[in-house]
Amino acid sequence: MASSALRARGVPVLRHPGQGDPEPPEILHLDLNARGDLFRDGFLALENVTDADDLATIRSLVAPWLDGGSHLRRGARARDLGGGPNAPIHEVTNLTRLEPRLLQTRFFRRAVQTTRALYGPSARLMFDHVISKPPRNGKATAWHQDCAYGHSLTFSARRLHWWLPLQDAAVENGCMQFVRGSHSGPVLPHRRIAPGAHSRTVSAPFDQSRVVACPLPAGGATIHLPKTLHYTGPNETDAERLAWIVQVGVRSRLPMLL
Ligand SMILES: O=C(O)CCC(=O)C(=O)O
Repeated sequence: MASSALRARGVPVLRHPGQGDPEPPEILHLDLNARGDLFRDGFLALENVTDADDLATIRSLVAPWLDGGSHLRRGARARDLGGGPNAPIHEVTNLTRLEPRLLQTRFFRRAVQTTRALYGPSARLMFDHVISKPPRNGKATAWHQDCAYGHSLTFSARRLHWWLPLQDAAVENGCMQFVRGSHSGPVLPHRRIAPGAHSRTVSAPFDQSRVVACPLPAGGATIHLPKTLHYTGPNETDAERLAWIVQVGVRSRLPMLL
């Protein structure tokens, strides 16, 4: 979907010049409008963050680790986020520790440098994970705020969460959806989606009229803030939906105020 069509749907979007650029810069220039959108809405859609070659490289580096994970090590973990055997959402955490070549990809370098341009030179990788939704997986990633997952997240307010789909992302295969402005409210109560499950879901009501879906062509990404309420729907297509998520920020000793 073109930027103009996204804007018409109310998605704040920034289009990077992309492959036509003779020397694409490491930093995506988030101009004042884009920064305004990000901090007003709590998220931003970016087009042309990276190119097809880089996506293919990322896919080839990620794919070998998505087979169940008995060989994972160095803090990388495989788990299911779906909460039940018949509704899989496969996740592998901290993949960059196993596959450091991911740190050299164009997307990763841009995510880090762009976050540094916004939050200062000490911004660094905090966490990364890969999430696979198999064809017709039948399960959404529940509405949640990332902050609800851990104390450490509330101690790094200067943090951007980059969500890179490794193919086109649409509502039908589970693109990101956000609640506009939810980052400026409190961290809402959450509960586990099922007894013993890792995944959490918000348990307080929220304003459904503020939900914005962000379909993106491959090469685009979204960024959101740690308190922004978000969700991805079930994958209703015949192809896998794969995303690599990279959280970059500055650790602080003060709890999040905003
Ligand atoms: O990719 C997904 O399905 C969900 C991603 C997400 O919610 C997150 O990274 O916080």
